[in-house]
Amino acid sequence: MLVGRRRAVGKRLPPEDWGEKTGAAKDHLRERGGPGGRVCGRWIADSAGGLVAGEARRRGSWDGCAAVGKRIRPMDWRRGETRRGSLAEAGGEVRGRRVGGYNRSMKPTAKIWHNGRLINWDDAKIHVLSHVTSYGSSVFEGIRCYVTKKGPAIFRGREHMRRLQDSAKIYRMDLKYTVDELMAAMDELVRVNGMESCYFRPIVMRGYGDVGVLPGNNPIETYVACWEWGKYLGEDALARGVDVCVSSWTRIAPNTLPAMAKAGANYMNAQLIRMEAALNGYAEGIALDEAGYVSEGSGENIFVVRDGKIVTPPLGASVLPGITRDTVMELARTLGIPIVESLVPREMLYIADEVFFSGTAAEITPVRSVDRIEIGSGSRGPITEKLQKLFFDVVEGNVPERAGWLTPVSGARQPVQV
Ligand code: PPE
Repeated sequence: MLVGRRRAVGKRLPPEDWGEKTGAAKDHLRERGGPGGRVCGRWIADSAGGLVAGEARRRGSWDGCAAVGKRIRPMDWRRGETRRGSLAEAGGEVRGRRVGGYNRSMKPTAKIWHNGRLINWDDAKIHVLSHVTSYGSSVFEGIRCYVTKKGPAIFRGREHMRRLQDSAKIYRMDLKYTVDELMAAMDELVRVNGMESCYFRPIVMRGYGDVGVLPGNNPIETYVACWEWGKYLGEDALARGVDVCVSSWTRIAPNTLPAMAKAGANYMNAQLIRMEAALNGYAEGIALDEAGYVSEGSGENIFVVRDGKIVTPPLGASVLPGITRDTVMELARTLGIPIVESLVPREMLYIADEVFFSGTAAEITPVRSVDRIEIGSGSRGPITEKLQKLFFDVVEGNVPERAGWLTPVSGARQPVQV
């Protein structure tokens, strides 16, 4: 901790004032920076990872500087490890030990689907010189299967597989499988792997053959894997919301990489956003588009609520056409909540009553602060809660009118009837 503290405040604060008993330091900081004071501002920016998430919030955004005088504890994702600014410590491995609220533990299943047949998990390997490894030539999907009263059911699988076909088409990749065949692959995987709920990862890639950017003799390989995946942005994210930042990285611009394709290469940009956010102690980063308007999170679409109306950035703001985004728009209409697609200036985030993310992995996750500015009451807002509740009712099969969004898995393990 000391390393971080000294780095953050050292220029203005003699180290001897900055011991474990921080009273002196606290006064010192208070003197120098009221709300908006540079010391505080700098501290918060530099040491966000060291602040207890709620600390700055409870004290009001900039007044969060009062919190720095307290003994600053590392956030949960670091599980008490000291901070040296390494990515591994921000959410991966600390000296070989797994840490992090971000769900990283993937439990292998028995089988993975490859080009129409099932192979063992451990055999799903590719050659290091496959086209995809050098050039990022893959398109993929993320799809969830939920537990419902009628057994496991895949949520909007057809729409996801259609987007996979769209992504492949944009990149001139000849995906040989129809939506029905890909749906059958998921069905089969749930059964053979004995899953109740799971996350599917279909991947279409250019494989091993020629070397060179221009794909030549490189076969198109199609895989579908599945595993159990818990909460994307941490366990209490869905109820309490997450603290996020606006990224210094811009989202891929039109005419660079097409945002409507869910391509592996796009996630190099997403990684920069996500890594920067994690290192600074945020659960996620929001990227602005090339023009400076809000685009989306590294792995989620974003929604802003103000005065009872919902706004989400349009596809022209370099966003992925999220299936959950579409679900949210449909559900909002069902609930009679006005919703529009419109450009969102960055500052709209700060003055919103509510902000939330949507995505297959993130589901509907409230955002409670952006750049340490508290959003609304600083917890899940009422519209977010309503949509979340309806969303979970829908995916769990409790809303008959939306049953069409769920494809029950044939012959899967049925829940015990009581
Ligand atoms: N934007 C991006 C950039 C994105 O990656 C996703 C999904 C979305 C929006 C939401 O799309 P949809 O899932 O169709 O509602 N991100 C997937 C992968 C995340 C990952 O870390 O891997 C996901 O949520 O499955």
